Amino acid sequence: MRLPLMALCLATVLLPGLSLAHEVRQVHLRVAHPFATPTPPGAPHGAAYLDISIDEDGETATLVGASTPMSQGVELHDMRLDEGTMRMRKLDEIVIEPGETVTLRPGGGPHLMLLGLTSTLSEGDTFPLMLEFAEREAVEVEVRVQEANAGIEAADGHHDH
Ligand SMILES: [Cu+2]
Repeated sequence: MRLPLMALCLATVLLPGLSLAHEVRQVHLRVAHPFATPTPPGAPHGAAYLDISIDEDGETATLVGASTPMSQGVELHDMRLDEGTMRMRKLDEIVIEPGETVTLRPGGGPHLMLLGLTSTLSEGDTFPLMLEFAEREAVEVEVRVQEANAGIEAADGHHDH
């Protein structure tokens, strides 16, 4: 009689977590084309890019942070032209409204800054990146290291293959 009871307790403890993890993939959120640009050996920082979409019938998502084993920290950044100079500033969050796609790309605008790289980002490498949202469970994506131009083209061509 003791064993089945224990199994039952375990099940009730584990199930809520399992169902939550399941929901993440069912919520109307899509992360596409995650990539990072290669860094020279010894470079302190790197950057990662991706698309985040929310379906029309989904709910607003707020990206509040990210993490990866490749760097000590990840910050949400924005890069803008300010009186002729490109300047980066830290963002507290990136909001994605229903029906909207937020596109992070090299060359300007929002991006994910990998601060304190633990290893060089070499072309062809892949690494995990955890995206943290205010309203939902974190989403893990696999980031591919590609040249900035190859990244955009590969990202765009991804659907055709
Ligand atoms: Cu930055």
